[in-house]
Amino acid sequence: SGNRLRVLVDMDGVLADFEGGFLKKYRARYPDEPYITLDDRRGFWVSTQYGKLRSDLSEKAISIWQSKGFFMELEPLPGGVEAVKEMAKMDNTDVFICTSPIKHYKHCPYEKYAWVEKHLGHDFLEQVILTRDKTVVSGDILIDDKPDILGVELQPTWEHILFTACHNKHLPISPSQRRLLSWSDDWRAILDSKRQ
Ligand code: UMP
Repeated sequence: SGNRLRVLVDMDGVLADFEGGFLKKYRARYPDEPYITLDDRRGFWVSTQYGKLRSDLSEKAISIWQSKGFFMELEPLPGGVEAVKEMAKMDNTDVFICTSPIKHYKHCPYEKYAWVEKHLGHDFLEQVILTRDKTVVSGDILIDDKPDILGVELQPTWEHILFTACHNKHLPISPSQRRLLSWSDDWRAILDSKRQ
C-alpha cells in the first residue's frame, strides 16, 4: 500500500480469449446450428444474444463454457500475458488478476488457476482473486471488458478502464470513461496517470 499502484486485470476477454474459444467449440459441437460471428456480437452476455437468435441456443451456449477444458484451453489474447508480466516487475506496482468464475463450479475455478500457472507461472497464483463482486475489491485501476461492473459497493475505489472487445467496441463511451483498445495500446500511460 502507501504510494504503491494496485492494478486489477480481468481474465476473460482481457487476458484469455473467451469469445474466440467459445465460438470455436460451439461450432465444433453444434455444426448444424446457427451462430453469431465475432463481428456481430453485441452485449456482454453471449447466452443472451444466442437466446435471442433462437430460445434453445442459450442453454447450448452455456453448455460450452460449463464443459471440462473450456477455461483451461483458452488462448491468451495478444500481448496480455507479456503486459501483466511487465507490470508485475515495475517499481511500486502490485498486479492482481480479478476474475468472476461461473457458478457451475466443477471445472472453472480450478482451470482458471491452471491457466494462470501455465501462462504466468506458479508464483503468480498469489495474485489471483476469484470473486463474483469486483466492487468489494480495492484497487486503483480495473482493466475489464465488461461495460457495467456493479455490486454491493456503490463507490468502488478503482477506475474502470474498458478493455475493447468484439461485444463492446460499438458502445458509445461516456466522456469520463477511458478505454484500452488492446494490449498494443498505451497501458503504461494509463498506469502512470494514476501514480502519486
Ligand atoms: N459468462 C457467462 N455468460 C456469458 C458470458 C460469460 O456466464 O454469456 C461468464 C464467463 C466468465 C464470467 O466466467 O461470466 C465473466 O467474468 P468476468 O470477465 O466479468 O470476470
